[in-house]
Amino acid sequence: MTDPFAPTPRDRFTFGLWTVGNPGADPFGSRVRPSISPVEIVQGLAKAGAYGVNLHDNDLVPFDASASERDRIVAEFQAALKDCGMKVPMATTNLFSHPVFRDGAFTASDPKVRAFALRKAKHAIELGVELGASTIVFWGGREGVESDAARDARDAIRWFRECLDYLGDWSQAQDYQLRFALEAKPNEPRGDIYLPTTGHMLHFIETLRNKDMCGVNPEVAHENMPGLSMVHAVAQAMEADKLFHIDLNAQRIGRYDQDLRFASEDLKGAFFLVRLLEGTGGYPRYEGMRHFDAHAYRTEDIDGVWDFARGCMRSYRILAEKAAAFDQDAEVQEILAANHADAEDIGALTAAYSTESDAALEALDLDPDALAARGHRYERLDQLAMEHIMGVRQG
Ligand code: GCO
Ligand code: MN
Ligand code: MN
Repeated sequence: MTDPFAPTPRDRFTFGLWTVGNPGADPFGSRVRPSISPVEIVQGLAKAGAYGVNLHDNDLVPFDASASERDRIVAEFQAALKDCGMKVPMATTNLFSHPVFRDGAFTASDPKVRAFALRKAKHAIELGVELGASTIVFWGGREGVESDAARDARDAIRWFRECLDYLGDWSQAQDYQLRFALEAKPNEPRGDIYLPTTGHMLHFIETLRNKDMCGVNPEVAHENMPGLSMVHAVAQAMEADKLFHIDLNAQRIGRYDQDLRFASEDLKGAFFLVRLLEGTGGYPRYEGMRHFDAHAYRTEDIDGVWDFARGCMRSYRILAEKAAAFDQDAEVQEILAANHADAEDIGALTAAYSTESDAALEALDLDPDALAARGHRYERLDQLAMEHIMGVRQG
């Protein structure tokens, strides 16, 4: 029997080298799995039906590799990509592992550390371009503080901006056709990270010199850690044409960054997120990569890692099918239509001010008590969503 949910490259699923390659170390214990080499990861992901693989510079090329080692590693990796028909749509820079970044990278107080970070980011972008990447992610894991005695947050934000402006100008001078995707996270590994949510990032982008080439890379876990809505963060980014990339995983509110298998927690949140990305409820579909930034439980061996990777993709596809069924459901459509009905075209009236619309607004016969008396049937609507998710509602 063929599996209707088997992923194919057409689904544009990608994983980071660091995700399936995660050896299961945590702050309380060492690694539990052997490393899977980048070449093996490419082969394994291709077999599982992924479209591509993304990487930090140091996932592929060790921090202290010589120039000739670098070139050998990159050539071997490129050969594996070619053999497997796999792409590298996104690349990023590890600006957090080396102790040099203990006080930040672009926002470190020491200007020499900022210079080192900027130069490392340039080299990581060059690597990404060599591998064919068109999106560069910036995740400022160390860009924060434990104590605000360390520096004025306004300086940090300015230095962050200066580095991104520099990199944008430099990459345009090289004629690279790149888009930068900024990823927010509220905390971990720093006590407080600057620009902690996608909303903060969206505003920050408007202050950048190369703002057209900059967008966001929202992550489920990072919005859910402080209890925010990933669906709303992504919708705001889409509405601003700024959803350049996405990090899919799962997370329980208030915990450390769990990076769990996609949709394995908050199934309803995952359902509405997939519905948004697939566009079944309205607006165009998100055409970018569906990137999984997650890793297998520490309990798993290598077989479990591939179970994890297949699970992420399967759950996405299953939810995409359920989202389409929900939006085609006649009862769903009826409840939505009743709530959105606008027989007198009042939406046009409130959309923009003019002397005429204002006069018409004032003349409207609006009875707040009659309007307030109405129930919206969202209990039924949500139960329909739940029944689609739970698999008991067909069509
Ligand atoms: C995390 C982040 C990272 C970034 C990655 C790419 O919380 O560890 O989500 O996984 O996404 O470094 O920039
Ligand atoms: Mn991430
Ligand atoms: Mn994360």
